[in-house]
Amino acid sequence: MTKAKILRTQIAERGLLHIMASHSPLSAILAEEAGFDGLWASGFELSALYGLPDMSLISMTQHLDMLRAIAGRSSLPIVADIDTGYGNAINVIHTIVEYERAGASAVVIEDKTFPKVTSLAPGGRQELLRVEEFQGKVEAAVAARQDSDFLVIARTEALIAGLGEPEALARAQAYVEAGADLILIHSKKTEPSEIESFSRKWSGSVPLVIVPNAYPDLHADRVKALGNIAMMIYGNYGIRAATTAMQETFRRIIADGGVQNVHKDIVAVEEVFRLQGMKSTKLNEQRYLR
Ligand code: SPV
Ligand code: MG
Repeated sequence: MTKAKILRTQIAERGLLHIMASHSPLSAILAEEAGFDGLWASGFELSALYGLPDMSLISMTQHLDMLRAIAGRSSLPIVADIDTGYGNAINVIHTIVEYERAGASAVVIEDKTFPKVTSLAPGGRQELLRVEEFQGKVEAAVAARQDSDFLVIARTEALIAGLGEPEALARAQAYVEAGADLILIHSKKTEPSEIESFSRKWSGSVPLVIVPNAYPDLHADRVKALGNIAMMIYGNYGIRAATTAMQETFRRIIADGGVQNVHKDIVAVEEVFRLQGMKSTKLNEQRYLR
């Protein structure tokens, strides 16, 4: 069974999947050990890892290289954030082939213009494509996949762009008609009312995906009660957690004049050895190095 098939089956059977953002193989290993159902190859996280804003500055090649590395070290299905698909419908065809080959089980493609501006930035320039043009991109994505279980998730930024709920619902419906397997509805409101309202009004034939970055108080039980949300993507929690840990540790080392205090509060190097797979490498050394 392919990972895409597993993901599809889990969506059908389990109701709500928890997908953790991942910007590196190490973060993917940690997410898998913690018990997440899948990984989000986040554009925001990878941009931040490079110290860049999430504004179409990271190339497809950079994102694919990281996705391949993640796929090599995790057994979880990967939902790839392909932003706007790197161009028009023709670019999307190439993008889908490359992401499927690199090990993704699903893509999320959003209806913004290229280059995009990250969704949660205050006052960000949020321009959306014409509905027909984005439908063409979704149709191209669906036609380009090799594995029919590979999921094409269409993301509307209508709420982010301030176009209102009727526009968001109409766009979501149009994208389902173009063949989208799921709809990602994003909101930058600091409480979940906009998302809950959208979910209640959604009568489309496919389930929804949400990214509760701006409205963190939405508990999974409340999401399940809505009944039509299949995935919660924790879209920037990996890089924020890593940033908190590094900021705190680095500042303490400078303040303390050394590592004599912090070393007790961070994992021992043996834990990193474990995550790196040193044990099996040691066994291979004994076996093969003569
Ligand atoms: C990402 O993680 O790259 C996302 C989610 O697309 S957000 O940054 O909230 O738009
Ligand atoms: Mg993104």
